[in-house]
Amino acid sequence: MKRKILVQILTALIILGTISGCVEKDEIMPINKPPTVNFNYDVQHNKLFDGGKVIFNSTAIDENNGDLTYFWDFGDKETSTIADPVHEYSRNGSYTVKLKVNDTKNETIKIVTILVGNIGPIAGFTWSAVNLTVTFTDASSDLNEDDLTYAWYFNEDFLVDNETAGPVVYSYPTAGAYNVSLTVKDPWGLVDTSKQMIVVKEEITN
Ligand SMILES: [Ca+2]
Ligand SMILES: [Ca+2]
Repeated sequence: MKRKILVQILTALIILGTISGCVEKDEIMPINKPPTVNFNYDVQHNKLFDGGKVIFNSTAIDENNGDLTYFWDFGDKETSTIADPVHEYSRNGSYTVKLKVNDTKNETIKIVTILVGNIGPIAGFTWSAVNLTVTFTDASSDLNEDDLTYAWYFNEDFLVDNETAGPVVYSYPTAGAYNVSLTVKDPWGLVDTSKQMIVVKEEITN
């Protein structure tokens, strides 16, 4: 019995010791804050060619003056561990660049999507019909925000060129299903086409 009480007292003392130890530890150890991370970049490219060089400059500040290490993921399966790398992309594209900065205890990640060179447009459109008259509205996009040219085909071989996005209105001679397409082109010659089969009906009046 005496032994059991002794064990209980010892256990209680150990727990108390551990708790007070933790409190002391927290008071003594300064809280490590993760670094503040940012970067800027300069894309050196000619839109007519594929790929380009990008000069990256990082800014990382750590309040606790931790030893900082850098890890770049350029989004094209290439990486670097230097603070201010210069990276050569072999293809044009939209890349998600991640910079991880570690102060040996905490890590901060900065993610930026960058554009290298010219990226082709994506064609798209919506339509709405009133009887045989259809209004087509452009929904195309270009990541470079290039001005696009438009070519609407209201019924396969019937072409209407448009320099602007529209909306364009076309009245079909008869009810039926029609293959409509929109081809968009950016100033660098990249094109995309969106196709839809639409069905127009005549309103039935009694
Ligand atoms: Ca820190
Ligand atoms: Ca473009």
